[in-house]
Amino acid sequence: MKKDRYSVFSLARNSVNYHQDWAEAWRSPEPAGEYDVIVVGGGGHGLATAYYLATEHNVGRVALLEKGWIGGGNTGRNTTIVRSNYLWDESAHLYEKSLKLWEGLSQELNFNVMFSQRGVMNLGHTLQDMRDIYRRSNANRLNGIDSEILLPDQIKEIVPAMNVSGDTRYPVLGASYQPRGGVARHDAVAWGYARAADSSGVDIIQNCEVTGIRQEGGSVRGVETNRGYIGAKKVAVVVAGHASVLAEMGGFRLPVESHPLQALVSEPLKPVLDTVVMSNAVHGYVSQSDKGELVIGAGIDAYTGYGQRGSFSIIEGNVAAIVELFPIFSRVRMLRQWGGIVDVCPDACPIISKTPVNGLYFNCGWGTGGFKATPGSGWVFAHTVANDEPHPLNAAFELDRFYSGALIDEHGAAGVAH
Ligand code: FAD
Ligand code: PYC
Repeated sequence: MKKDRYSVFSLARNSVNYHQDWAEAWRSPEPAGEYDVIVVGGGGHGLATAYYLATEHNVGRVALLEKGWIGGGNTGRNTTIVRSNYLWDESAHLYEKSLKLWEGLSQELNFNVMFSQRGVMNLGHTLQDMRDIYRRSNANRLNGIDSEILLPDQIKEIVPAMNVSGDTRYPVLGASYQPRGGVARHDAVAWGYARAADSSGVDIIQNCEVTGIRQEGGSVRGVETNRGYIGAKKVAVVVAGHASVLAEMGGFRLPVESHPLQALVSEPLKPVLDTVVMSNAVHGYVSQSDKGELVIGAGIDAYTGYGQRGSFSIIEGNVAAIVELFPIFSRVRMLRQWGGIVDVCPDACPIISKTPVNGLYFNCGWGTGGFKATPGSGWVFAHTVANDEPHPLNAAFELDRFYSGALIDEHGAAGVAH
């Protein structure tokens, strides 16, 4: 019966009966009174954490609580760029683990996440940009990560629509290029992990907002929610832009600031761009979706806040930068704009960590760049929660680095300014 839920026959049947009897892809159970592990936050990271807890660790009953609908946060709002070209060994290894998981993810989840390795290009516009590009590209290659340096005529071959003439305010001097980078379908990532986690026994509970974290003697006991109290031996919090709100419930503070980050898409065009182009210096990046829309973004809005909007000045500068790089897009109309809230750490690196409360774990601070990390983040966080200690891949990303001073500065690799 379960197998038939996703079979060709069920697709054919549902195409003629207007989906009336289409089985839900995951259950919607009422919360039980107690779980072994509660994951808070139903974005890609939380869903991946729940999936790997259920499939790779023997932790007992797992529930995932989401205040809205799964994937409705940054997972469904991001521009889906995936790459692993970070400067320092710690981050390069973590993001590369994630990229390797992306490469097998559709097979692993038996769900097409439309991972498209169309290459990611990071442009340099000044001599200093180019020095940084050479440094990072060399560091990547030393870590076994694919990276090439492109000069303007090589860029032009891959992206004929780009103006590399040198006759611009920010001339294109070169680029780093990661051929294995690319994009994926964000909703599919949430749905794929949700479906697979549900099949592995995870209770996915939507419309369930955590409003308090109950503790006793320094250890977590459970969570208060808008649907009542739910007990738990361990609580794993993965709420992106709301991490400091949940930390306050836990009784401690996090070194994160929450900022809006905007994106916009154009009307659909015929295929014109089959790679991802990013420029940190001019504050613009662009790719073309499978539907033909240009997917465009910039750096964060400088102020802090929880409004998922952002200000017009960012869009204005962003569009100006894109049109300077691609004069061919000057008459393209924009269809829609939105914002998400990203929580940014001082070193532009995530926190994947135990906390001062026993049994309470946080995964946050991914800033503008956590989508690419979704599988790897879930994988190492599940390990951390299950074993009560970090995996070697996330040991450097514990909270204690803000006391020891062992920061990992990845502002240069962040791709968008923040
Ligand atoms: P989310 O998907 O935001 O999930 C967190 C969930 O927690 C939400 O669904 C929220 O409703 C839930 N939640 C919050 N509070 C509670 C509560 N009290 N109780 C229960 N649930 C709660 N990264 C890249 O790598 N590449 C990109 O191209 C890229 N582009 C971006 C573009 C934009 C415009 C934005 C906003 C972000 C972008 N990012 C990108 C960053 C990326 O989107 C995030 O780092 C990543 O999606 C975070 O995933 P998550 O699962 O932690 O967060
Ligand atoms: O981290 O690659 C990235 C990114 C691109 C756009 C937003 N974040």
